[in-house]
Amino acid sequence: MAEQQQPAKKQRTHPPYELLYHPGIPGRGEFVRLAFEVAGVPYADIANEDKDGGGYSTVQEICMNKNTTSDDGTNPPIFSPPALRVPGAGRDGKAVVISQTPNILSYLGGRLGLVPEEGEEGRFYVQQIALTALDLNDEVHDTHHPIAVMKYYEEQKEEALKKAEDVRENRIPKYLSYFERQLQWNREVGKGKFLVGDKITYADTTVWQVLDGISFAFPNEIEMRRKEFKELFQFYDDLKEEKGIKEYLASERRLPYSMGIFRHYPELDRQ
Ligand SMILES: N[C@@H](CCC(=O)N[C@@H](CS)C(=O)NCC(=O)O)C(=O)O
Repeated sequence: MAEQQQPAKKQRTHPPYELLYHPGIPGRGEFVRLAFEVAGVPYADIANEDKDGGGYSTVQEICMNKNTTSDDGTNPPIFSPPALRVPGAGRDGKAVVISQTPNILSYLGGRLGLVPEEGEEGRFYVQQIALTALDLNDEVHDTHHPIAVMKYYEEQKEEALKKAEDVRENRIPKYLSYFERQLQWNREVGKGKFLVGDKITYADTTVWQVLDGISFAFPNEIEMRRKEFKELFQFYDDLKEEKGIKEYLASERRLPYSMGIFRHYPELDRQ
């Protein structure tokens, strides 16, 4: 990857965070990238930045290894990417390696200033919204792989058509309605333009990424839903202009969608 300019550093010093994820796709790594980018905190995207130097082998070794431990033996095994490695943050100066997207976001939330500062419940509100957005992420993935993750889309196309129809007609509007109600609630109670409180949190970036992904996967469907969920899509459009996000979206670090979670098969979209 040519361009590896990281966001400007904030005052607080941060450890050299490392994102361990598959190369070349946004995938679930994107939820973690967005958190760093909006916070303006540097991170290394190991598989994409160190392509020739074996970055992806590092990811495979740590995240897809059949051995019982990951990294230098102090961390438990990892089931699958994404994972976050934080050199020096563990016991005896060793690295901490943790996985599961919402778990990583929760670890980073306080450290990157992406959760409300006051009141424990605010952190749980942020996490419940992120978890819900990630549920939608999974349901959308299943529209092209409803039967078997290891089989090709073409081998499950008939079921995919039925699954996509249900997700588009029933599930997407249910989720969008929830996100929009959350925005309305926060405008009243939290007095903010974001999903929780008056500052951007990882709930905002996570919901944004799923909205962006479904807009890519189902452009016809989302064009229609925009009219129904005006406030939510205003939030989506506005967030693209937020400091950190705007620069990131224009950079080469933002990877294009391809054969990952969000895929565009025209036949699965509204006809
Ligand atoms: N719930 C996990 C799901 C992780 C996951 O499905 N990772 C994908 C890449 S996005 C993977 O490589 N999975 C391998 C597998 O499930 O066998 C998370 O949110 O991190």
